[in-house]
Amino acid sequence: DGGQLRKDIPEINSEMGRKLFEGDIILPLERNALRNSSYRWKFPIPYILADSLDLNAKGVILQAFDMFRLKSCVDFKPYEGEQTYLKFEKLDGCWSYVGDLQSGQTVSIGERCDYKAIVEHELLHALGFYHEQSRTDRDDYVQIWWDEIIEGFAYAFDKHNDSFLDDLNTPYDYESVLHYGPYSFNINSNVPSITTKIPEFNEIIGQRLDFSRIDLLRLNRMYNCTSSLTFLDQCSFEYINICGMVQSGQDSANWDHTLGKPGDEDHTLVGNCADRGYFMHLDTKTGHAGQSALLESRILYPRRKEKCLQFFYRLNGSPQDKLVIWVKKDDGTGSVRRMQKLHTITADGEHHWKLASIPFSVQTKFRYGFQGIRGDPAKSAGGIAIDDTSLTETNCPTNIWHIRNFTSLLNSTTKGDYIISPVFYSSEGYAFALQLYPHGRNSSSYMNYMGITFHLCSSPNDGLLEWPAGHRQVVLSVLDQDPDVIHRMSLSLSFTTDPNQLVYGRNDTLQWDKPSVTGSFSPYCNCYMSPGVGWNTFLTHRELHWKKFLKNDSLFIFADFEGEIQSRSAIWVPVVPKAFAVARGN
Ligand SMILES: [Ca+2]
Ligand SMILES: [Ca+2]
Ligand SMILES: [Zn+2]
Repeated sequence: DGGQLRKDIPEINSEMGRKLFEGDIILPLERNALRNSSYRWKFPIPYILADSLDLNAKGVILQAFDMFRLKSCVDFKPYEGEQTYLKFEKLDGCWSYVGDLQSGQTVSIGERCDYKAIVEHELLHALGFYHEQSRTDRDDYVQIWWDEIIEGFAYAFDKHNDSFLDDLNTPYDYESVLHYGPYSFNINSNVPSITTKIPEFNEIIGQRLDFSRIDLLRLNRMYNCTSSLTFLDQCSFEYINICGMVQSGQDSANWDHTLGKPGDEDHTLVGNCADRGYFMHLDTKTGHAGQSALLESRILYPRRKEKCLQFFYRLNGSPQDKLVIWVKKDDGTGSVRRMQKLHTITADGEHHWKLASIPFSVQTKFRYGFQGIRGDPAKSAGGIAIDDTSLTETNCPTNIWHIRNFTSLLNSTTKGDYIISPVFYSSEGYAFALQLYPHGRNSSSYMNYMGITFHLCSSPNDGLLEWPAGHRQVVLSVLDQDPDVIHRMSLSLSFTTDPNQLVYGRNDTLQWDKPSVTGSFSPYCNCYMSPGVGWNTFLTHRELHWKKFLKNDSLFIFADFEGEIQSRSAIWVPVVPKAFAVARGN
């Protein structure tokens, strides 16, 4: 039935029979990649994506590059004959050398290694980092159960002398993406080879969501990063300076910097902190219809073309209230005043916090702004609220599945039960939907995991589209709702459609042919839905609560189904540097 499982690096590599230092590292001759700065890379790092790579691996590598660009100053560019470079190949397992060897070197992204967090893990090795559990002081934090390790693999648990390992003055990090999980190279599948001295972290070590806070601290310290490449702005409105945003004086009202109260909480802290939890609010039950208030960002200086504005909003006033998103660009004379309306949000009777994700492009200096418009004060008992805004120069997910009341969904469902998303459309016009299994599918042997499957849906576009819909990448992400976009640890999983794949159990039908051929009629979408392909190990129930995947009891899943993986993302197109292109902090 096409359900794919996720395995971690040690399991993949030990099944491949490969024995590498620490399990997935090839050492340079001199073992002090961390301390010797001649092993440090210069940016951007030239890269080659070898033809041997799976299409999905190529897409995932580009996603990982984008994470480095957002969260550090590490950058990558296509190879153009440089002496040193990273060549990504599909070899036996997931592994890397440590540090820049100055001669061109391989990173292997083998079978089942094609996950964003695994590529991040291997790239951290290439950048000069070893495993967290090999730190000199690891015995203060974890217990290694030597008798539970597969014979011949004990070397993977070696710890290193501090003469060549530098912790960059950071504490031991159970949350590191460079930490092995409890069941690494273990003999008995249910008996761990590593346990943590603080028991709560047994369920966290080996996390493969994204970089931890301390992973980023070390990376940015080692490479003296002072700013991100694709981060521009964010605000959780917790302080009265409102992140340098500006109230327009040329309109008829102002936004209020408002402290949440019970029943009217902000989005950042949702009432969890007594003296904190501010948001911006435009009262729409006072004043006159048509009055508006514009809240603008400071002037921002782009480095790339694409932008993604994300923010949470809540409309609980009159049905006529509107929230309009604007961008104001340089008019060609250096004055930022050319207005462009990006998006209008109208009240829909739902009074809870929602997420907006708005792509746009601009290459001149600009401001973005939120204009609240009072619709009908006589019919309003509330207003317009915004919180946790962010602006990044990245691709923007546009299909958002907002699942509300998630705790009661978990409590009211059992294994095999599922919910179906709305029907989404890809940019090419393919219709698709997701099924989420809060307690996993019946066929899954994994406990405490949510499962998810992707289904093509029939639509009026089908006659115009290419079938089978092969060589396209499905990317599903679960949003960590931490207000700080740099430190979000969102889960991202993807696979690429194989045009030759058959429907499970049917040797005459291609999986990615038209849903009207492969699927069955579903009353949920009033359409044909193809058989599902996805993951039994999507997200654990523990992870749901460890990170801010749930806030206001809402879960947000981003879903994309796109082709042209090579050109879609990542190719670094710097905006021509202007006089204002100075480094900005984050
Ligand atoms: Ca807030
Ligand atoms: Ca104003
Ligand atoms: Zn590793």
